[in-house]
Amino acid sequence: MSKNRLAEGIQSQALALGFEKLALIPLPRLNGFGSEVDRRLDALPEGQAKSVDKAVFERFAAFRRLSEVYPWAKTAIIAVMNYGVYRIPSNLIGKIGRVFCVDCRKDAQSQGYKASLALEEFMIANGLRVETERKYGLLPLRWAAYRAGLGRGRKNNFFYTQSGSWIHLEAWLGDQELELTENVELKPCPKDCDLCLKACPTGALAEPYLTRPSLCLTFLNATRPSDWVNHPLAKAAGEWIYGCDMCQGACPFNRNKWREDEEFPGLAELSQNLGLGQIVDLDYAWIRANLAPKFWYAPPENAFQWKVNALNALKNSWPPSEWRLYAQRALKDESPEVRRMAAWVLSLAD
Ligand code: B12
Ligand code: SF4
Ligand code: SF4
Repeated sequence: MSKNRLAEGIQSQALALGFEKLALIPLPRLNGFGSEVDRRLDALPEGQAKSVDKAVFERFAAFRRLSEVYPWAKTAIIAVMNYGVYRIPSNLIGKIGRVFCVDCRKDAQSQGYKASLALEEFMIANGLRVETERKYGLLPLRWAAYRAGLGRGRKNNFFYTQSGSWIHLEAWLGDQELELTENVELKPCPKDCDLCLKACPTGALAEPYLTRPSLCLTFLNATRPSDWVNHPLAKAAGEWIYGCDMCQGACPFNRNKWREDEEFPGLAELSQNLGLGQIVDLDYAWIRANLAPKFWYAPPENAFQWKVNALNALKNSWPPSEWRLYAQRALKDESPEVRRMAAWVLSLAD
């Protein structure tokens, strides 16, 4: 098969499997990511927060030297899946980031995961050696999607297509030099618009096109357990307990882009146990069995993270009369972190 026909075949297979878009771009065209990151880091004031930002970016240092880490790889294959099609139960909205409610990266029941496996099989069957990493990606996905012309990066640092920013990106490296890119005509952000920067409750959008991980709620409430006791951002975390959608929700380019046409497997059932108060009372075995596999940034050993975040959210959003009993019960929780948090929120209510 000619290279052009192979590239077109992969693209049409992706569309048939439900991906919104797919592009293929020679790997050297992704050079330049490292200097984009350095430029962003250089602009940040020195301090503890900057060292956290640096550490997060360094975790993905391999993104800067793809040709060295994968000497056999010639092409990046980038696919876009629009996840803005699922019904999100109302009690999760504003508390759990939408992307995590419908996360297909590890969920074998999800249509996105099945499509990803099927596309990979198709590429292998057509003679391409490919490699991917489904959890965090093995290359800088937004940068690759931008370089391949699949859409536009906006000031909130999100990548947008015609479907807005409610899109999941994934990529493979391939061992043949293939190219099929696009030229997307999406209007840029209006010059004077800063709605997303203003909407970010923690100041994580330090400047347009830069998210500071150290200040981003997703980093603080999902990727690790935070000790909220006297934390300077405890109040700003509001009702969010896992992720945050404020900078996407504020953007006019996302208006009317979420369709709610489909049910995501298991989400409606799970949501019945995820009221903020209910979370504080949850059984740890249930959290480990039901929440850890789906919301996998919080592994079973961090099950207490759910209760600590829920107590913080209750303190921020409900009158004490409505959460006091939950916090009092939590004083006897088996986890010391939860007991400490409960004592703190109760001390604020008195
Ligand atoms: C580490 C990481 C995080 C960290 C750090 C975020 C950060 N500042 O990078 C934390 C935990 C904070 C995080 C949070 C979230 N993340 Co995250 N994260 C990643 C990860 C694994 C690496 C990102 C990275 O390399 N960052 C380094 C910075 C410097 O690069 P970058 O963010 O990609 O930014 C580049 C683009 O903006 C690009 N660019 C795009 N267009 C243009 C245009 C021009 C002109 C230029 C110059 C540059 C440019 O330039 C930047 C630098 O090269 C990627 C997956 C991956 N493999 O890429 C997902 C990813 C970026 N995350 C994603 C998501 C959904 C989230 C959350 C929304 C989850 C949530 N709802 O709670 C939040 C949102 C935060 C935000 N406002 O961005 C999606 C974004 C999808 C999209 N539509 O953009 C990704 C792509 C995962 C995926 N598979 O789809 N994330
Ligand atoms: S996800 Fe939330 S905390 Fe993170 S940058 Fe966006 S608005 Fe700010
Ligand atoms: S809110 Fe305004 S500045 Fe922010 S990404 Fe959307 S259009 Fe751009």
